[in-house]
Amino acid sequence: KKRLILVLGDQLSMDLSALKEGDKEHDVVVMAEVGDEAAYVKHHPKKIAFVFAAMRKFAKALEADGWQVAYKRFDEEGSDSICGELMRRAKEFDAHEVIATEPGEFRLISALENCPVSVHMFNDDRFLASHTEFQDWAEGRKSLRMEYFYRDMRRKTGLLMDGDDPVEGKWNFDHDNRKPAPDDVSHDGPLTFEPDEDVQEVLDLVGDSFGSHFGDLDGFFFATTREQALDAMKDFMTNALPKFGDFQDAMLTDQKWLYHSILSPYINAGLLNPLEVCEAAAKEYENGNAPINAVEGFIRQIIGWREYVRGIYFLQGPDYMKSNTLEHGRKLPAFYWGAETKMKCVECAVKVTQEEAYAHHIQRLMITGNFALLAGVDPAEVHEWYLGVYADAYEWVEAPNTIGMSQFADGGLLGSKPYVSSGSYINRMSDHCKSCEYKVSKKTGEGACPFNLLYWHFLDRHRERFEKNPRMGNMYRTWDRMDEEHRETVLSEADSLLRRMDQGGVI
Ligand code: FAD
Ligand code: DLZ
Repeated sequence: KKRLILVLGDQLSMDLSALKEGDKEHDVVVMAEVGDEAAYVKHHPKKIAFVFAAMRKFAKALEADGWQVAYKRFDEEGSDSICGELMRRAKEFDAHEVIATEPGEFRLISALENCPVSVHMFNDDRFLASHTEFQDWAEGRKSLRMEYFYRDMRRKTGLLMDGDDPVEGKWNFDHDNRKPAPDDVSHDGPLTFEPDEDVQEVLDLVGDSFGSHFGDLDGFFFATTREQALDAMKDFMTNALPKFGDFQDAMLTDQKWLYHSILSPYINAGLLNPLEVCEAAAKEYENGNAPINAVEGFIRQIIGWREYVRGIYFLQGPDYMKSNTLEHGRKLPAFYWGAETKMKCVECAVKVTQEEAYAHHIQRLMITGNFALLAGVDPAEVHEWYLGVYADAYEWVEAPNTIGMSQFADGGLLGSKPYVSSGSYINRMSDHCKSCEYKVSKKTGEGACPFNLLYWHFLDRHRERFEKNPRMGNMYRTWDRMDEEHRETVLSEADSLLRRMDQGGVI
């Protein structure tokens, strides 16, 4: 009897568990470009183009490998949902069972569980830690510190290990990875790929169908096959990894990429396996081509943070996305969608997002995330924005980073204190303040940096929650030492800034 094998747009791996369970002789692989996935949030056009183009090329690779593939293009007749497509194909091929790899989003898991055709879901074994392993690790712990989980993943993979000990005697070299922005950058950014005819066809389709979504389509350069993604990975290892650590937290107005890998879209879509990426990085260290702080830092992001946030997502369940511990309810300001702002750092982070469906971690965390948190934006709105605008965004990885790490909406599951900063952090780590209309050195009055005003506003309005936090006591002591008149001026200027912003004024 024929079975259907579902392959989703972020499951483009030949060794996917559903494919391993399948049988080339009899089973039919189902892939579908559907409205429900492409538009349930307003995905950036470049993200949709990347997913569709990579799906089409993966379908071809499957056929070349001997699989029968039933593929629905977005503009072909069919259903608008994954379940609808499965039902249609089940009828067409007289199939009674679907084999799937568990999707990375509760919404879709539930759609498959409730689909009239029977769907058998297998674990997604492209991750190092299964749900059970993470649950076992988390059970009974008072706090779920990523660092301890990460050490277990180092032991499990043997990456950067010297027997039972970490190489060079330390698990974490983050201390060396906080250098401010360099004067010049010796790396041109990721390897780029000129759209071929097939990619151009997708770009035309996406331009016609999703042109109203936030984000530019021109300048599309993403890898859309595993071979290209492997080339991009090798290029990163040789040209950027050695300096990845040093400038990991830096930001520069005229440098979109610095020494970041831009590999997350490929890893998350399945074109690259996370372990192979880490093994390639470890080899650069072993060969003496990249220093330990770079390689350890890079590997920690993948086997540490990436695995850990997935664990948190599945541990917390679907209600996690509704978390709003700080009871923030402001609407997301229009400048997140490209409207004018005088804040250079925010303008830069949004601009690269609009142009490339990308921004690096510190821009996401300490610029757009920091501003939303300080201003008290509804975390659900922030979550929807991040899920839509980045080419690497899928809920399992985006939500814990946004709801948890960035917005503290889960009450601090991921970090012991909120990631907030005033303008001085941004000034230290970037060159933005030099060309900003605001003055980072000004705390109040005409031209005062909004991050300065809102930082104290945030601490003041959440005093009850945070003043006893041992990592935040210093901040409250600094605030309390300021004279009362100054504190009142800060708070009232912050209030009027927020009011102007809410009324659509340019800030
Ligand atoms: P690099 O800086 O080169 O890092 C190497 C790799 O490490 C990345 O490719 C990625 O696979 C992994 N990584 C690094 N940090 C994280 C992290 N915190 N969580 C998970 N993986 C990590 N990452 C996503 O993949 N998808 C998202 O939707 C996403 N949303 C985010 C939202 C917010 C608010 C924040 C603060 C971070 C988010 N991140 C997300 C994490 C991180 O910003 C991106 O993984 C990174 O910027 C991707 O760019 P890169 O490939 O150049 O990363
Ligand atoms: C992100 C995305 C988009 C834009 N479109 C599709 C699609 O048309 N078909 C599909 O199978 N997958 C798509 N995806 C990826 C899914 O949204 C993703 O599998 C789920 O969000 C679970 O991570």
